[in-house]
Amino acid sequence: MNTSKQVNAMIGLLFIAFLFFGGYIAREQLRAEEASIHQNEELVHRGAELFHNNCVSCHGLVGEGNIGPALNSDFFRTTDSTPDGEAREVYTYLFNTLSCGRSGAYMPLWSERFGGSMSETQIDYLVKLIMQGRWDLVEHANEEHFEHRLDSWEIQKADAERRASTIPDRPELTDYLTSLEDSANLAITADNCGQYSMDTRSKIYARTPFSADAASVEASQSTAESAATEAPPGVLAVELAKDGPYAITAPDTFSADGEISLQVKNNAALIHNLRLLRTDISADSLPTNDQGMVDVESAGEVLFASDDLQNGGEEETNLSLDAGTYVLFCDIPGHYQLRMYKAITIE
Ligand code: HEC
Ligand SMILES: [Cu+2]
Repeated sequence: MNTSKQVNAMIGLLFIAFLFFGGYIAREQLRAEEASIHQNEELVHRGAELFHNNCVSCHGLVGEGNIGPALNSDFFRTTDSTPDGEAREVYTYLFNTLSCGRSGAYMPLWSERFGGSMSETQIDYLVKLIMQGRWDLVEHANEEHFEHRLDSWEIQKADAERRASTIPDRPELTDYLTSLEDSANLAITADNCGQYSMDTRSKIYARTPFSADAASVEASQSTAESAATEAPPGVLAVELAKDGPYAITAPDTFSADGEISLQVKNNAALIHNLRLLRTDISADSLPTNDQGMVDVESAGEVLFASDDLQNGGEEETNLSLDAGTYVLFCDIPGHYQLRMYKAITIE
């Protein structure tokens, strides 16, 4: 063997070794990635089970909202391309909300650290679920639980038939929702652990997580504007939760020649209502009581109070209003603090 052949052989061997190691490293990376995907799936699965057992009654089976606001919102979603800092902010916001509950609202506190029923690890699973939007897993958990309930109902039914006593109601797949009338299950959370900040909330809701969705938000805002300008004279249209979960959309000033037809609509699964208050106090500093509601006695005079409106619920009324300043607000506990108010001037 001459030297150049030896060199060639060496280079060939090195090349093979290189290929081998390169392939090995790539495969290891793939394996690690698969393992972490698998592990994440497992944790989110636990989150879904927890969500099914503790949260669907108020937030809906796919996070669509009920007594509590929708959680399947894009504002809480992050992807691989979300900047780290932003993802951490969303995480902290959700983690603190779950840990501490919301004072002045029906959202319970959950962290064992503050007297709740969940460990921080469990809260972490729930936050992962919400941020990844894996509502399919919650739905799946419900189907499984439903089958179990159906099985035990079959047994009870057979038993009741044998003893000729009344047969219990067959369970329904949708048995999980709580209503505001279920007051036994509902308690306003008193002062929480104080980790909730209004500024963080506004920041989270100012996120534009997916550009395609941002475009559709803009589109819906511009249709809202054109709808407002198209309203026939004398009709004051008030939209609840249209431009944000706690937004009241109405014109800043409204010219009324005598009678006004006030129309209010709730656009969200979360229940809202509308109060029209005659007051000289500015909209953001109305006095509140310990229930997290506006203290209407000392705030001014309520000229209109709607029913509690369900999703899509509408109400209409005729009013004659003097020129002056008014405040529109929602009187569901805690919603005023979430800035569910709007000043309006009647000319
Ligand atoms: C008894 C009803 C109820 C239950 C049960 C409940 N929530 Fe809530 N939740 C609410 C209400 C009401 C709010 C809105 C509070 C407010 O006004 O800010 C809320 C708010 C939230 C928010 C903040 C949403 C936002 O827009 O900022 C998150 C996140 C949340 N809940 C998650 C959960 C999770 C997870 C569970 C289960 C572990 C749960 N909730 C159980 C009623 C409930
Ligand atoms: Cu409200």
